[in-house]
Amino acid sequence: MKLLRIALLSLILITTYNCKEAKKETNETMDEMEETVEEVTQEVEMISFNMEPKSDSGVVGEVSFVSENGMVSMVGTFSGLTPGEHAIHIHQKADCSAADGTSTGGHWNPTAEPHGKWGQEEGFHRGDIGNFTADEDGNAQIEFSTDLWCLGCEDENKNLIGKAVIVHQGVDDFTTQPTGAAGSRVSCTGIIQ
Ligand SMILES: [Cu+2]
Repeated sequence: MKLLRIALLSLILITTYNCKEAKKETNETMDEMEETVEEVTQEVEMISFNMEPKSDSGVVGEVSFVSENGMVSMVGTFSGLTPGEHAIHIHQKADCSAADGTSTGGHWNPTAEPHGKWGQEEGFHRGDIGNFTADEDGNAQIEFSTDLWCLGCEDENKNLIGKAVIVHQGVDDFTTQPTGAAGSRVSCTGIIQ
């Protein structure tokens, strides 16, 4: 799959380049080419970010989002964590400027539902990714995918762009409102296109 993604991304670049070259020619050709570019970019889009440590934690990492066929897949890799479980959420604002990460606001909850476990009947925040486990060395990987997110689409109940990823020191209890009592914010990135 990775190879295919790379191939498609290359195609986008090549097509865009060709469009620039052809700009001096007819507008008709240009329109046709723009349509082609749009079709390809809708199929696969990938953005990735470095996580920055917050609350004097030293927790770093990388998180990437791939949008493909109506699904968004997230892959996160972290190090510098304390061993054991940690919460990870999407928060409201792509602003990691505060030393404790609170500049990102609360959980991203565009549908105004209670905080909880992803997919539960009583409702859940669209940023309620949940918990993951760091090994004895403080390293962790998490994969998550859903059709309730998009990258830059019109639907603000789905659009991740402009939001933030937050990793917490503590565990999400899926019960405490509206935070899950997950403790301090130890790593942060804005999701910016
Ligand atoms: Cu959070």
